[in-house]
Amino acid sequence: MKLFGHPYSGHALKVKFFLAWLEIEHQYECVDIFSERSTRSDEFLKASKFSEVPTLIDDGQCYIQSNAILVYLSDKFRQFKNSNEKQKCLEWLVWEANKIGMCLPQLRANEKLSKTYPEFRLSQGAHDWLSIRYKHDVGVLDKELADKSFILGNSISPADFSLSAYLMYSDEVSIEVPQNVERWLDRLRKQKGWQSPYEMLKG
Ligand SMILES: N[C@@H](CCC(=O)N[C@@H](CS)C(=O)NCC(=O)O)C(=O)O
Repeated sequence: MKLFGHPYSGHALKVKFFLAWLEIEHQYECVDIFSERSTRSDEFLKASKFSEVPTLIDDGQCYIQSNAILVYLSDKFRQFKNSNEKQKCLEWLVWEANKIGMCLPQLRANEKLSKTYPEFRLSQGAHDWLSIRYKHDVGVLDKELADKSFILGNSISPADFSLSAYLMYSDEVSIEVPQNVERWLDRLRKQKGWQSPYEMLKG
């Protein structure tokens, strides 16, 4: 199994942390996501339909889209207790892609990357809108986590790896992380395989 990722990529962090937690041995290659797409390695370009990380190669098949990769790995390594748990997990994975994953990465890129890469700079209007969205989305998570250790209850699920990924970089962006979410992130940082994102995803 081989994973392509990059230290800045919360999308890649979801998969890397999940593999570490599952204790699955794998090869890892860091792709320069700021390079011209056509200059990336042939192996990566062939495997990655949209030339994005994360991309996973396993048994000669190529897998893309972080949340879809989490589902593939969960099925392969039997992480869903039953179909109801899988369904609940899918609901959160879709929510992540459309909610927290559609405001926090953009706010972070604006603060962390836009000096070097102006294409990540947000207009004031876009920034304000995404900030309002973040506050709402993180509020939803905080409410959910008020009376449980993990998003589906008392045990960790693939959805936790997805929902937490960009929040693990929250010190790089001027946002507030509410209490229940912060406690949940600490719980995740205590899981096996955890290292800081930059350590986990370094080349
Ligand atoms: N929806 C995708 C998003 C993947 C994505 O946007 N990857 C970024 C890094 S976070 C990337 O590879 N960017 C490089 C590029 O687009 O050339 C997922 O969930 O995996």
